[in-house]
Amino acid sequence: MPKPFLRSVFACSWLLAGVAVADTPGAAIPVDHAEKIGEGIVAFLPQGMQDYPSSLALARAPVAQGAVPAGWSISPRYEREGSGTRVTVTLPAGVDLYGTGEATGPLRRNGQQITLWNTDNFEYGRDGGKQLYQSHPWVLGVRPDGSAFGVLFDSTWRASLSTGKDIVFSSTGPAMPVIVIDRVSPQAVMEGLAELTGNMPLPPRWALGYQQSRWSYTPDSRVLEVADEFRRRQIPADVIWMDIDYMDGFRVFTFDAKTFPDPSRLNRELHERGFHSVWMIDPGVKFDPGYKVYDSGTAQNVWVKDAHGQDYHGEVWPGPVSYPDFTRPETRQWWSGLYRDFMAKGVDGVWNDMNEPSVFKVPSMTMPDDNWHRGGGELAPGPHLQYHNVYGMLMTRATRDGIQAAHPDRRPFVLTRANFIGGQRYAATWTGDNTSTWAHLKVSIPMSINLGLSGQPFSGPDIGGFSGVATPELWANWIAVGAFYPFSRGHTIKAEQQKEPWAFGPAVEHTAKLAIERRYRLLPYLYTLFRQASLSGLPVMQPVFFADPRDARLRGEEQAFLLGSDLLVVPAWAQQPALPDGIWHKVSLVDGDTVDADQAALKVRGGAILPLGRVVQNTTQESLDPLTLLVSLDQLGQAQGELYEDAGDGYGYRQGDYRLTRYRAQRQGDAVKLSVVGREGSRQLPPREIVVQVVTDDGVYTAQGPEDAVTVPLPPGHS
Ligand code: NBV
Repeated sequence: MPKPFLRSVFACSWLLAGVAVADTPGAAIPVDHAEKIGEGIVAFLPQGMQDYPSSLALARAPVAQGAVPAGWSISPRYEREGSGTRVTVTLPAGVDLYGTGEATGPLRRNGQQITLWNTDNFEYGRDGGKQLYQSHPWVLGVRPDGSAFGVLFDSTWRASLSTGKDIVFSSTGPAMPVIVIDRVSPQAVMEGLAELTGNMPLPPRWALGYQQSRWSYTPDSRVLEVADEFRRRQIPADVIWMDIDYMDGFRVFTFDAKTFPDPSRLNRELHERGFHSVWMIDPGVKFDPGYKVYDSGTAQNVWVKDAHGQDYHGEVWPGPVSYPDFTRPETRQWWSGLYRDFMAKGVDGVWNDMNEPSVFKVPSMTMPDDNWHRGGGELAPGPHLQYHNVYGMLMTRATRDGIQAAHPDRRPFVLTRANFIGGQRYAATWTGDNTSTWAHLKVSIPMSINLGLSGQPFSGPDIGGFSGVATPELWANWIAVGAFYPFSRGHTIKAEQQKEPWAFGPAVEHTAKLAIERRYRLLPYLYTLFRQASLSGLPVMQPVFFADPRDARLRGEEQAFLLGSDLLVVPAWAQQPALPDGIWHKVSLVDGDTVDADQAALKVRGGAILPLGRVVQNTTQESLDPLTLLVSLDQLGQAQGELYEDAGDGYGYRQGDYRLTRYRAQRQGDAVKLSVVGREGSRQLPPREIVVQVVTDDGVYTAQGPEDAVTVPLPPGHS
């Protein structure tokens, strides 16, 4: 029986030393007690908090595991600040900071200040881009010796987070629990964060393909034209996105009778072409008596209230709307239920936009702080100030549940704009309304890395930039890198410019085709990484310093990045990137990729084996016959790698219907011998041939044979 988090008998006296108890503003609030809640994880509770309160950030209630480890060094100091709380964490010398969620600015977060208040921030223009669509009250610190710690401020209230000499978290809410993870490496801290906040569930494999969006492809015939264009030009793609214009007057869960008269047929035709479809659903429900969704919501009293207890109305796309109060379990259940008929039309995934929540025509761009959420279940009633930052997260939780209930045998795919720490449990994310500028191409890399370092492995920006005009050169460079974001989707605002891969002329189309083909060759590796992330919480897109957390040179590198631990992506435009020491072999994945000036350089770590597939036009065609294993030997002439395979959708893998194969390559004289050193799972696969490619400084040596025994001869005397 897990022990609940109870007031500890051993109140942590060293933490209380010298702390004055008072309740005047500016006065210190003592730590009530601190307890170990995991390996290298300690939770601190402020005065007056006996038990760990229910938490939206955490996946489950923490379990007390005894005393704070001896020599524990990172701890919070609480004090009152106005009607809120200020928490300070003093930093050891020489620490580099990361995380802090979705933020513009550098990868290294030292000396930054952001506001945690989910904001519809078109072009990242508001407040200098220092408050965006999501909130992650979390900072990762990496010490000079490569050991690391992370601090989670478990509060949903509006807050500011500054990372100067100290970490200072200033919250408008009451004193909150603070959890500190202190472990041997940043990777181990990220695993700790996932132990606390949960994992991204394994997505369907199609969600790893390239995706094409626009605000909006309309009418339905245009959607099919775009799909056909991909196939005609043989540019791989998996998903087409339906933005708001498919709806009838922006009423959610409806379809425009003229432009999208038969969504089931459209989805069927997309499926026939090997495409999946994702459709937008916003939270604002048109205030429109007679409209089914509005009427059923009103009948069930689901709406957020104003300070006087009346239904609150804001204005968004459809005009006046009501907003579901997702803090109420009954509302979430009602919302989930709306997806039954919607998904029955062959919809594959759902895109939740505008869920900060965004409100037009008011300076705050959201609802009033004193709007009222009624809560229920584990959630206490409270003002919008308390629940604003989790509005989007609670919405996607209900969305995900609805999709799952509609299709119990499929893995849901939800994309959300707003979210909160822990939100990886429900949805993938994109980084909102960026611009078609080099600055936003460049900042997209540290943004996605820091989202990964905040627990969200599945993210990416609008490739090519949402607003503004992309030059051919910019779009080419963006797709060349964008093919390697965990979430890889081109999107654009409603304007004249087309931003599909072929819209910029043949040269850019060629670059795009090569870049996307590279992604498709890498799918077996990428899917294996997603599976690892779904188990361990390690990000898919990683900072270069993960290759060697002790190497101070790498700590600020934010142009290049790693996919998993084995593949380094260096954009063509990167200026003097700091790259890790050791063997990193440059590789070609498709003909012509290394001579195309805009392509990123791809380098495989010495000691790694990368599983690759053939170029296919969509992930459902993926065939690993032959499977290619790209071998990059270390100094000892060895390499290892693994490949995860399953049905690509559904939950059979939880009953063992998967295959995890571990490979080892070993130099033996003038040859490299590849062998299977481990197998897991009961999935039956036909015997297959593999192609083994050994990448060396002077070329690639190849041999083919049955999976469990291939020997690649090297030229005699090859070093
Ligand atoms: O639904 C329209 C857009 C969408 O294309 C974009 O990706 C979202 O971030 N949506 C915002 C609303 C309008 C933005 C100006």
